[in-house]
Amino acid sequence: MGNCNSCSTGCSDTAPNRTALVQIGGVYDYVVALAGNPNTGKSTVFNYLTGLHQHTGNWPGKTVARAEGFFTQADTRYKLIDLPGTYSLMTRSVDEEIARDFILFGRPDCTVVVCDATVLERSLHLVLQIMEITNRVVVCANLIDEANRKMIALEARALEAELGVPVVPTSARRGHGMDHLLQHIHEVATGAALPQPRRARLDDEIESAIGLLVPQLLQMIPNLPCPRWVAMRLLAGDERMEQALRSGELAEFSKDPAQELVLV
Ligand SMILES: Nc1nc2c(ncn2[C@@H]2O[C@H](COP(=O)(O)OP(=O)(O)OP(=O)(O)O)[C@@H](O)[C@H]2O)c(=O)[nH]1
Ligand SMILES: [Mg+2]
Repeated sequence: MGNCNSCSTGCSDTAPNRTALVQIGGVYDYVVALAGNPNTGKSTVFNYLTGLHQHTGNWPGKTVARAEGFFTQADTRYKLIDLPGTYSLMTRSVDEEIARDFILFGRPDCTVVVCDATVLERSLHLVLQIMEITNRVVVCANLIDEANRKMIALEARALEAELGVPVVPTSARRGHGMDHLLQHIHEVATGAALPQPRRARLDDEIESAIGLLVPQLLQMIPNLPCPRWVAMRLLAGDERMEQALRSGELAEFSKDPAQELVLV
C-alpha cells in the first residue's frame, strides 16, 4: 500500500491489493462506490453497470437498504456499492454516516459521484466534500439528456480542469456515456490515472493546526485513513469523531479495509 498522492499528510488513499479477495456474493479485484445526491440516477447507473449481477440487503445493523453488484471491465472484476443518496457528509443522518464511513473506512478504489447535470451546482458541494476524503473520484454528470433538453451546456473539460478529477457526461437511462464512465472508473481504480483533486486552501492557522494534529493521529492510529480529513473534523468540533477517537472505534475501523464497517 502506498501513500495518497493528493495531500502531504500521510493519507493512505491507495488501494490495498484486493486481487482474488473473496467476499459474500463474488470475487473482485477492485471496489467502486456510487455516491450522489438523492434522485440523480445512482441506481440507474448501478443497474446499467451490474445488470443481474447484484443483490440487496441492509447495511449491517441498519434499516437502510444496501445494494451491491458486480461487473467486469477490461478483464478486471469490480464490486459496486450503491451508497445512500446524500446532500452532504457532515450531518448526523444515518444515510450520510453510512456514505461517509464507507468512503473513509471502506477505502473504495474509486468513488463515482453521480450528479444531476441540470442542477450541477447543487451536487458540487458533495463532490468537494468527497474530494477531501479521497482523490480517487470520478464525477458522473448524469441526466445530460435532460440538461440538453433544457438548453444547459456542460463544459465537461473545463469543469474537469477546475476540479482536478474526471467528469463524464452520461444519460444512464439511455446508456449514453457509460462506456466512457467505465473507462474512467477502470483507470482510476487500477491506478492508471491518478486524479489530483483541487482542494480549497484553508487559513494558515487551520493548516498549521492540521499539521500538528495529523502526526499525533498517525502515532495513535497508524492505519487511519485520510488523517487530514479526520483532523479537519476534529477541529470543526465534530463530537462524534472525537468520541470515536476516544473510544477506540476509529482505531478499530482503521485496522482493515473491511467493506462492511459502518461507524454510527
Ligand atoms: N432523463 C433521464 N432520466 C434518468 C437518467 N438517469 C436516471 N433517470 C431517472 O431519474 C429517476 C431517479 O433515478 P434513480 O436511479 O432511482 O436515482 P437515485 O439517485 O438512485 O435515487 P435515490 O436512490 O432515491 O437517491 C428515475 O426515474 C430514473 O429513470 C438519465 O440519464 N436521464
Ligand atoms: Mg437509488
